[in-house]
Amino acid sequence: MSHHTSPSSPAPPSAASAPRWAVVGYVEDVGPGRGCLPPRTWYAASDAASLCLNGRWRFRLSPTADARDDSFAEPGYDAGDWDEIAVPGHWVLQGHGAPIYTNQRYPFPVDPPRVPTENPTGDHLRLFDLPQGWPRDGGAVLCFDGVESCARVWLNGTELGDFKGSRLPHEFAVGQLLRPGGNVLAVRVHQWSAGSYLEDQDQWWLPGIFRDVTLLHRPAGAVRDHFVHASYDHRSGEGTLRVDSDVDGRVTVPALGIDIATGEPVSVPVEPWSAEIPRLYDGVLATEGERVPLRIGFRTVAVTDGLIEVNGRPVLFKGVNRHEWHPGTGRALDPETMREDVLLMKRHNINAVRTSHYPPHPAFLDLCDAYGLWVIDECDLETHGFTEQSWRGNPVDDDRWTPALLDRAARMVERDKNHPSVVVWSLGNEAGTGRGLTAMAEWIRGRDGSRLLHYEGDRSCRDTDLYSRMYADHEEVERIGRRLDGGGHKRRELPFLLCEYGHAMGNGPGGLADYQRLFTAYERLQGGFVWEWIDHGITDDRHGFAYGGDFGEELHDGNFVCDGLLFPDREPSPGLIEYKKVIEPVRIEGGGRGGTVRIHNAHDVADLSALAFEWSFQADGATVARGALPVPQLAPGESADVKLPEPPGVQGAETHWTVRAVLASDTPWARRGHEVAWGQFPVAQRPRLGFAGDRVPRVGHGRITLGPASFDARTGEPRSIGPVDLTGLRLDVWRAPTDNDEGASWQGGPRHGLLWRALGLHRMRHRLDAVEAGGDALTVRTRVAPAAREVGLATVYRWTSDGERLKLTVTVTPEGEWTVPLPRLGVRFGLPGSADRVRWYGGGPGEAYPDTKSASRIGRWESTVDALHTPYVRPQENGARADVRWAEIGGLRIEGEPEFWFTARRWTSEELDAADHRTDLTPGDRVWVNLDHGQHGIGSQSCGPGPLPRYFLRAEPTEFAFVFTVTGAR
Ligand code: IPT
Repeated sequence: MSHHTSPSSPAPPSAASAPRWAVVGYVEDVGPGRGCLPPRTWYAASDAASLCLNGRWRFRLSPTADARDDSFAEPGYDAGDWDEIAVPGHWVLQGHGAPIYTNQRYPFPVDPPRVPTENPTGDHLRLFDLPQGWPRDGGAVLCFDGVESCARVWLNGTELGDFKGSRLPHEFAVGQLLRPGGNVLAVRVHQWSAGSYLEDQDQWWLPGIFRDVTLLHRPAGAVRDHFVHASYDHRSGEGTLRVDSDVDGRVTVPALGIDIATGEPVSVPVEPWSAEIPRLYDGVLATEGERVPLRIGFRTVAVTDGLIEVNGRPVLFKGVNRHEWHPGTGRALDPETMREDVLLMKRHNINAVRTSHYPPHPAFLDLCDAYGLWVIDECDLETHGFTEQSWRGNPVDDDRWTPALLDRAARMVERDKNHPSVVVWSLGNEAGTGRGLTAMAEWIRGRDGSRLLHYEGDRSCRDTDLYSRMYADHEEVERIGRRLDGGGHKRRELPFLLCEYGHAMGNGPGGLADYQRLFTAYERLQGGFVWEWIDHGITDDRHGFAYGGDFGEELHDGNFVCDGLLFPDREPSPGLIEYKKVIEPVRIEGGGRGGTVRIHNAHDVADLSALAFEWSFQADGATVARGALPVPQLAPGESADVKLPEPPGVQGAETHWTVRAVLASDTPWARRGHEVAWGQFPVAQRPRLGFAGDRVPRVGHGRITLGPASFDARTGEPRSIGPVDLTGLRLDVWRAPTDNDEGASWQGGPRHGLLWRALGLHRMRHRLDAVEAGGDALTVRTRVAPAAREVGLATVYRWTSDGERLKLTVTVTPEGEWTVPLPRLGVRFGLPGSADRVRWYGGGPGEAYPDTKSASRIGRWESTVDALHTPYVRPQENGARADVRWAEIGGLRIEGEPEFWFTARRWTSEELDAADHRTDLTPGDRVWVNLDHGQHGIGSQSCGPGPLPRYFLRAEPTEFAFVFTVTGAR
């Protein structure tokens, strides 16, 4: 029998033909949900009983929202054949379905508020007993800290309600439903809902109960909600405290001798809270039913004369955008991971976090209070995918959605209002403009006038206290700094910050130091937040770390999800090391006349008492003397010229002063001796390499010998230097394009990675024009050029020797019209794979490129070949060491004139270029060495400006030289 109905015989009306969505109407309802308690403040623990419901839950996945009835919620339901799942967690990371990564595109048709029929739905079941001694009086609430994206909840067979707002807390009153014996908690979670339209952040779509589930006792007479108002008057040095609560009680702060009633203000002398000196006072709010711990930080945030001030001082944000990420558990973060983030930030001089693009786990903000970080707390709101249709139908400009937007604003503000670290509320990210945003702003201002408002998406700044932009280039930022950027009357008066800049995708970001110079030079520029903190790679055997597309998604945005300063496993990438140096809170500048060093205290608040200063003196990179450097207790913003000791008498060597600022004693975030800042400056210059190449090349048996080297007589290619075999030495201009070389489709300006490939720089051919063994040199003339093009590089290799040593002088003369810069310019050759240890004198210890080399310090360094490689999640050019005077590898010592960029790896640039994941790279039988005279800058064009012109490697007539010596060592 057929179930088909022909158009001519319409099916009779029946229940089965009612619109499907009516069955699960709450999923597509634009409202925030039903049955939840009003939002309130979050706090770690009071003396009220609580029961953590995290752990193993029973789990069953269905393909659609309405595939099953709700009988599973009934007590006595047998879920014996269900799977188990960890809560908190995402089911797609636990073997059920798969994650999807899209940047701004919705992974479903845009037809708000409708969602696809295919709507993975996870039923979660948890049986629990109340612990011994669970109080019989009062009530209880069931608290969900985060569920993506829509949940419906039952306790003991009674439906409590449903909610949306994935990264926001939702509570239900459950006291009357609890049973002393077994309780059944049932939660149905839908991956897609109307709420998904408001949660189009650039990240993985990861459904599940991904934050804690807790049962909290609410004793009779307990606080429902409280609001700590703790301000600081920098003129009087007094803090004013008032704690509002819906239940009368007393507030005590023993260290301040405070004992007041709720609602009553008191002013006393206090130490203020700041990110640099996060002074917290422990207190208690005691009501008849509960004693709630308070951690009070006194501080006042304001825009005064166009500047963001905290406690009367302007602040400079040295920030990062932090998504919550763990490579195994996604956005389900354990407390240790949160702490690690904070420790890593503090250790790298970061002083601010934007919680992109949703309120984080609430415990993260406790850590920010305690360790000291300024926080922009951002609401869980992004409707970015509407750009694909010119913002038509954008929910933030459609009154039907306003209740949901207001609900989100309230849930963030109420939850987080008692954190001193939160100084700015952000309405959301990339949601266009509209009345809904204004409604949110008005509500927030009415509820909490003590913080500033941020939203980047509206250039008129109608709802905000700050002018904020993302990825503006240096030139524009400078114009804004000079107040020449125009804009409406309101915007012109506002302070400026870059809520996103320095796109840390792959190798880079370049240009951070140039931004920092602007931030320092113009008071209106109050800093920025690098995009972003951590790569969202997912641990997986096949790929190492997986990114978009690795799960067979039909739409995805590839490795754009890996754009952090940390690799997914929280190993710092070179970008973080660079950022740490660029934003150091003490500037140490040398070259001062009369043997002085200039110390500038760049803190906003702290003097230098937490730091100890040390000088050291290097001869050819080796430290020959060191000592303590007494530095006066400079106030923030002050500088002093400090006398250095007499330099040790060293002859015939290149010499440097290095001055370091380290922690004078242990802090909660790092040990005594931890380096905070450093400066280095040259004293005596590097002597020129003396070299008199007087040996005459000898030709015979198909070979040419010159000093320690042997060449192929036909090609002029070196085969060996002493006992060391060489392969394929020749000019090299190609690098495996970085994400920043490739650029993003929407970026203006040339995308060099694409232009290089179009020109054919990855397939340069080497034409041999002459091999001339005569006089005191072997000269090899070539022309290096890509097929189909007129451009080329006339390249001459001139080899000379003094008997012991071998010198290569390379002359490059561009021919034709070069309209693009070169990726790199130097020579490359292969060494036997036994080469392993590397020593060098030059920039280190880490990777550096022309616009990412602030953290590269001149010294003597050692590594293995493997450790030189930076394991970007998508492999690309990496690992160069800057300003190298000499390097030793595989039995050779290579000196450069001038200094060079040194790179060595166990695969070729072509293999690196072809690799998509870490696991695609396998060591070959050679170590490939690049000695580069030049490297093109890195920039930030994967989502921002390319390198500044001063970091371009232009094709122009060039000469550079290397001297090779056999060391014998391997
Ligand atoms: C900007 C987004 O705000 C952020 O979430 C992220 O996607 C970032 O870019 C790039 O990684 S939006 C950008 C299109 C300007």
